[in-house]
Amino acid sequence: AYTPRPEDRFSFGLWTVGWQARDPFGDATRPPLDPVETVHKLAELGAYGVTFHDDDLLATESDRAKAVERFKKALEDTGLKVPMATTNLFTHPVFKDGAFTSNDRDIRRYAIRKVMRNIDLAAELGAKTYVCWGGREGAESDAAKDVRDALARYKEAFDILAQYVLDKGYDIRFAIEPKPNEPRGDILLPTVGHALAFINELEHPELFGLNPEVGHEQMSNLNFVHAVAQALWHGKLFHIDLNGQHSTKYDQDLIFGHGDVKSAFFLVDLLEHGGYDGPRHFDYKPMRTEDPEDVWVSAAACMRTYLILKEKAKKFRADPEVQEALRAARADQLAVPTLAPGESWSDLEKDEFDLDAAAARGYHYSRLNQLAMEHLLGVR
Ligand code: 3MF
Ligand code: MG
Ligand code: MG
Ligand code: MG
Repeated sequence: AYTPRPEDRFSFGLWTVGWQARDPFGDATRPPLDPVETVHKLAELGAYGVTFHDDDLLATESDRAKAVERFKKALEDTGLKVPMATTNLFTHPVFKDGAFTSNDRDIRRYAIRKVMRNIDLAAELGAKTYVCWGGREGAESDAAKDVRDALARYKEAFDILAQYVLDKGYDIRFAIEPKPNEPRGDILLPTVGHALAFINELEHPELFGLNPEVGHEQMSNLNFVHAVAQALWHGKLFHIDLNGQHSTKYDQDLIFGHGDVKSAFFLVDLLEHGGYDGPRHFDYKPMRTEDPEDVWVSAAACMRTYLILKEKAKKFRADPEVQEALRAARADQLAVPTLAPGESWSDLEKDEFDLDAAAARGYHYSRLNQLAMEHLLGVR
């Protein structure tokens, strides 16, 4: 029942299972992984898609043309799709002060060229979403950059890229991935809310949405389920990065569900019942302790956990006691407009309202929340 199938639309970044586990304090603990092997392994495990940064394709073959050919053949052999692609604008030292918002104009121009080149490949491979995570767009000192100028350059880069996609006739939309910090001390567009506001300033806002990541919002001590719900409400949930995080420490990138499991439960409930039909994309890191075999155990765990939570969310919604508790909490009333059809503000003045009685009414959320806990804990 928890066996992933392509219809489940699970996808993984090449950089996730391929992470060699270098960290600020230690060397790699695993050898590089051939993207061709990754494609075959993911297909065997039941995934639907694979995603990549331009540079990920070069993990074991430095000739780009050869690397692309080998990757394409693996996709053909397995039927795995490429729903999304992205650019590495953070590893090379040239990006140490950012890419689109580097103070150095030559570097900004190079960064946009690097993205354009990989968008061509993304379009060729059929990707519909192009993710932009600006991990180096930021600063450690408030004296380093005028944030208003940096945002103007950020907008300029996205306007150029939107025009590029339109001129080339590509069927591609961009998804901005917010993150508050790491690797920069402070990163621009730190949260879903900041990115949503920024999109409104672009020349082609319709081509831009979000790729929120579980751990990134949780690093800001924000509620990820609320962030995703708001992105959905704006019609801007273009893609999603699923993983696990324990609160506000460094970006942990744990297996999906292996951080805040209760938030993961409500997230799956929202994705499954909230109208999101894009890929369920995992952006996690196999722990540094793991060997090359363990890597595939961890990838399988991401998908299995999602499917377990999906079943639990379904049972939660179908449970008559839950439905009763939701009614008792008046949750259904929230979907009813505050004014009736044809009413205006003046009708509010006519209401008869018993202030004390309304203030005294409880919402009975303890019971509802406990029911959710019991579904999650597997006793119902
Ligand atoms: C870093 C990330 C990134 C992005 C990736 C896709 C390396 O915290 O989450 O992973 O997801 O660059 O654009
Ligand atoms: Mg992360
Ligand atoms: Mg991340
Ligand atoms: Mg991510």
